[in-house]
Amino acid sequence: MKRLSSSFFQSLCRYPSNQMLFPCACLQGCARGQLDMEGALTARDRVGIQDFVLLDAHTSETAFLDNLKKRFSENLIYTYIGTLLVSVNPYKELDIYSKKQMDIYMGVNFFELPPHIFALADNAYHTMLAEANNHFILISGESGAGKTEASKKILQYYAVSCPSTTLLDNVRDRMLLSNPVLEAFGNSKTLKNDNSSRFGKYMDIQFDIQGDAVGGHILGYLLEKSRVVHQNHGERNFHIFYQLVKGGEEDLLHQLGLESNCQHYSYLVQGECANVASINDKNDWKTVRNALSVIDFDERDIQDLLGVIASVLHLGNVQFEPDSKGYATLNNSAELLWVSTVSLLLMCAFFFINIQVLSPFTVDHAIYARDALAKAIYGRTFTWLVNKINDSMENKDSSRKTVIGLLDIYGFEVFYVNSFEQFCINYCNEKLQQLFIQLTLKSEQEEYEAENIGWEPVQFFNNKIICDLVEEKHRGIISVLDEECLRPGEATDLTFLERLEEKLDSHPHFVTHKLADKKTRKTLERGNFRLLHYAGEVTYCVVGFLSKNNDLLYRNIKDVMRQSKNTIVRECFASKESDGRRRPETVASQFKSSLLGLTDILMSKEPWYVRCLKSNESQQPGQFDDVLVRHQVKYLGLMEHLRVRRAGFAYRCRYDVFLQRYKPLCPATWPYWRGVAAEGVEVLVQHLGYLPDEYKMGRTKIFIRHPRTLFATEDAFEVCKHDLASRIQAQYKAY
Ligand code: AD9
Ligand code: MG
Repeated sequence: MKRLSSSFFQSLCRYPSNQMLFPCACLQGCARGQLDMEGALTARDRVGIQDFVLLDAHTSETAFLDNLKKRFSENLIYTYIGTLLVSVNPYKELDIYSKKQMDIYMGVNFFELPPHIFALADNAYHTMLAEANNHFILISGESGAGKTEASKKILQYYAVSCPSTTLLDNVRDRMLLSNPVLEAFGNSKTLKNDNSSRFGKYMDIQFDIQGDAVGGHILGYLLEKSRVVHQNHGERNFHIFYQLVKGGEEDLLHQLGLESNCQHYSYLVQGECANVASINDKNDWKTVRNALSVIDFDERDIQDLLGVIASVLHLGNVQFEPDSKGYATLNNSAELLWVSTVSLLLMCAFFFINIQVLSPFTVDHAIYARDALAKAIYGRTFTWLVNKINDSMENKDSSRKTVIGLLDIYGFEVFYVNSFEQFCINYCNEKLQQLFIQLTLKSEQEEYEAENIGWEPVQFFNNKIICDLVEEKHRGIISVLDEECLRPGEATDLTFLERLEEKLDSHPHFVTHKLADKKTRKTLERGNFRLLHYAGEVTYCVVGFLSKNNDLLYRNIKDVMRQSKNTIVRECFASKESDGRRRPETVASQFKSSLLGLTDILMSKEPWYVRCLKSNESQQPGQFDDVLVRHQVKYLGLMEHLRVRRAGFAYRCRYDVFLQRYKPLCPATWPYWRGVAAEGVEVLVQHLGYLPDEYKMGRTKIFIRHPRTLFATEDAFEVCKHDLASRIQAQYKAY
């Protein structure tokens, strides 16, 4: 099979923002690819088509789905739309990720082999090297669609396939092993996914000039820490708690004062599903324990870290009872003693004892303070963990590096009851969808306009209106929420809802019981608001919005934590944030700023996309739910993306660059073209016999509709190249 490995050619063959758009090495080559890799040509009917761009010109949504389904039933879970990779979660192990498979994809051009996550990873990597610039891979899809798995496969590919030295092996091991550790602390079983990411993760993989993976850096986004103290039915707390309790060695548990029974801990039993068939907590514990040692955690760190986990569990068992005046009294000081012994939060124990004497709390108040403390300790420890992992992956060498960023963030989710956490997660998904639209559909069509290329615009739903609804200053939901948070004592979750109703009464994507028409009102309870997201409707219950957004900790608790003997706890509470002079930023505002920061990071890099689809709701192997998949195809804008790709031009290139490369193919342009580059290109393509429909001349670039045209040109160039050397030699002699 033909190899198109010239880096120049690779960089030439791409758009926009450096994406290759060839559906195949040539149209014939594509058929060959299909033949070679997937059996006889007639197998096309059986296995579908590997690039949607090659489906019939007027592909319907049904034909699109048929193709996906056909491939899915043959375990072909990947399909391209140009360079965008669509992945359908098979919910079963496929033998397509072995080292052998990696070798097959290494250094091979995009469309020469069947679609694969390795092909995308490899092409991003080689393009980065050829162009010496930064790239990112945006992996999106709803909860359970396969984003985290995809990001792990990509990381594995880089770790295994890049050049290696012993020194670098250390860095690579750490990068790989950061995954099980972060998943243990940041993932959990939800109703949507047994291993659901409850934090957002952006990881830069740094490469040196030779292409060695030499370092990494992770940015973590908003951990759903409310899960530490509360889980809905059918859901669990973060995996690490179950791993430690079930898998921890006897001595260790004894030292931490823990029972090896999850039922003993109130923070672990609310969801009533401590055991999950697809999860082996005991084995996972071993993996995590081993990983911690490899990632530079010394025994003291590990002891402190597990001390934090254990003390959170003990804290959860601290109970209060009302005394004769209705104030909280401790009813189980043994647990507090463990909190103090295990994580050396002696002062914490005193604090809880003191509150009874100094400023009596109601039982509800005391429980709130306890849970706030548990969430704060866990949340801050998670941040500490990310920092610690970053230290271990840091490359201190100051030589030039380029990066590939991997974005794996919590997917869009809708539960029976949705709260502040879903609001943040779904807002984040709106932002990513907006970024995708800006980088693909919008910019693509804007370029045609800017270049004066005749173009039938493709209509698509732009979700900017929903992003604005959430984040706009003064009027957006976050602003209104923050304003309410500034009125302690007066504002409640319900006044927040009333404010929203005042400000957003005619917004097409915002509905409440009061604002709804008669029919919708029946489906909406008072105390809820509904957002019409790009991915569907979600009804949010306002209860808890204010307190979760404020995320306040009693100041005294922070002071106490700073004196803890547990190094992690001390470090986590070390900042002077509680000096009371400046109000800390609210959770939603912080999240909004961090997402803006993320958008800036991504916008400065060249994009690659993986769109993950969930095949069924029940996480069953091999099941393809047509309705569910169709819905995702719709809201992810895959049809629009295909239409833009197909109706557009597969390739574009600045006139001067195009002319410089191909001028040897035409006597009139070789060795020099002394006129305007655009005219030279016109002469050149006329000479090559381009048909009028095959290309368009823009203001600054030539646009070529089909890849086959360029491949034919490139083939001619390959032939000519051999001849070129002798021609140049001859010319040199003549001078
Ligand atoms: V969430 O937004 O974090 O809740 P993800 O990350 O999109 O979600 P995840 O990658 O965790 O989903 O995939 C869910 C489950 O699907 C995994 O635990 C696997 O059991 C299964 N999965 C996903 N991708 C693959 C795959 N390529 N091959 C086999 C897969 N199984
Ligand atoms: Mg995930």
